[in-house]
Amino acid sequence: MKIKMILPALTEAKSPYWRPIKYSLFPPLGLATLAAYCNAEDEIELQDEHVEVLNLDDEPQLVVIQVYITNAFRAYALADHYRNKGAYVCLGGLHVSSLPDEALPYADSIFIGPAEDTFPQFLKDFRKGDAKRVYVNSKRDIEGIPPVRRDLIKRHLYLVPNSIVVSRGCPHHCSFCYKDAFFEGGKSFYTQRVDAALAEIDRLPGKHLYFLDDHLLGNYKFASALFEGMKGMNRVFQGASTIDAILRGDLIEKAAMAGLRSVFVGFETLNEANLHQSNKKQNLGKDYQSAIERLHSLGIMINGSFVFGLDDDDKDVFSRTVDWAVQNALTTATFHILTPYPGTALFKTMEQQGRLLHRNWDQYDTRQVVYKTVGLSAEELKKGYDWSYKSFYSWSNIMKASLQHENIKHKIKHFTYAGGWKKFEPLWNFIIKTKGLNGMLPLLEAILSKVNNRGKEVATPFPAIA
Ligand code: B12
Ligand code: SF4
Repeated sequence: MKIKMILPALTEAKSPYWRPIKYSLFPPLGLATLAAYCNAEDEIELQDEHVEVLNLDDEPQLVVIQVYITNAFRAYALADHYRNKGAYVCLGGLHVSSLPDEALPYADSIFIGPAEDTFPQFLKDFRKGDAKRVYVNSKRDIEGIPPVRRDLIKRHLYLVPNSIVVSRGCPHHCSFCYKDAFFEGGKSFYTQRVDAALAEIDRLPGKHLYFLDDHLLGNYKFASALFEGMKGMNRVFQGASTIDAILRGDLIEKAAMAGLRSVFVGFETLNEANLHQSNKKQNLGKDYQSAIERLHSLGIMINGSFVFGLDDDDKDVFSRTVDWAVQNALTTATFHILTPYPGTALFKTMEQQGRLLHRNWDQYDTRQVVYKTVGLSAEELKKGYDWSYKSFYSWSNIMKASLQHENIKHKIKHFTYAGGWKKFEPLWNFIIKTKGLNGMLPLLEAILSKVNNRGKEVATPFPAIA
């Protein structure tokens, strides 16, 4: 059977003002995961519109489209295109799971939740001519999943072809997060088997890995065994964790020993009332400074994530946050305007309070104000958000933040990394245009060097999803 899998471009990725490099980082792992359930004889084409022009003149029998919130309208248009040509169209992913009724008219079958059980079931039904309209995930288990079809990924088009996920979901329940909606009605945090995860890592060429798990340190037993197993593998990697997991026990040391070189941390807000509003219990009363010092002492760089626009924010929140991030030597920072994703607790509250301004999903990209604000006007919020990026990534602040480190190598690495990531846009664009991104990987691995106050081998992270 001829199968076409498509990751449509997120709207912002097509904007002339946006950063192509951000959308050339990671390959479409979700679709490559699903492709593993197809038969060996199936002829599969996997296309990612962020990095290539879609071939829409083909005649596949089955079309599988991944829908995020800001590619939803594009996904529906592509679905129409292929259904008009007589193909059978499946829609799934985060946005479809949040708003199945919206997606259903555009698809022959839709999938709610993770699809490791439903997609293979659908394939069986489809081959028998008995496919259902709606498939709802019920089994939360990735222990026996087949290896991701990485052969379908065009590695040369990505800066980080070695992205990997070894778990699903997260143990926490922040009110603005997609997670509870996507995993509704069952387990919302589960992992692969450690040996399977290690085997997957072993299959990846090169040295550098990027774990896209929501919370790599979320299950102590699993993560500890994973890091133990990775120790001799000569890898350097990046991943995400919460503050409390960094402060708890010795997991972060184990991660560093295994090769963790940079970590994405959701600080979100420096304000306690805002943490309550977000149900971010794992951050409440936590000593951010201690976590930061611990990471820096291990030579691990930090990509801090912050949300602006929570109800307790005032006009000073932007400068307070940027100053704090600079003083604490965060290497990179990701700022977001609070965005109520459909299906989240935040969305429900805002809807009840009549605070949603519109449902134009293209604008739900965390860069625009889509709700009625409380502490700040919408204009102040947008301006403050734009200013924060500019200010954090100004040469003077990059320099200032770099100088906070004790170790000279760490200072240099910080400066080069933060500068390289945000300041050389034309160079990145040129490399993308000339299809040379993957050629940067050896360079990226070569940049890695020892920068550790505790004497272990540590290297520079690269890049952040900022
Ligand atoms: C990689 C990534 C990106 C990439 C996306 C491109 C890509 N190559 O996938 C980039 C860097 C571009 C990106 C951008 C952003 N992202 Co992002 N990203 C991720 C990340 C870290 C990993 C995705 C992944 O590979 N998951 C692993 C695979 C196995 O899971 P999956 O993709 O969900 O696929 C499974 C199911 O969904 C299902 N499935 C998916 N599609 C289909 C289709 C069919 C037909 C079927 C049957 C099944 C199916 O099957 C798969 C197996 O179960 C997730 C976090 C996470 N852990 O998922 C955040 C995440 C998706 N991102 C998020 C956010 C907030 C953003 C940004 C807004 C951030 C920002 N301000 O810049 C932007 C824009 C996103 C948007 N507008 O919707 C949020 C939620 C977004 C939302 N509700 O839509 C997430 C969940 C992170 C979080 N914890 O909050 N992101
Ligand atoms: S810790 Fe992160 S992934 Fe987990 S629920 Fe909160 S925002 Fe979502």
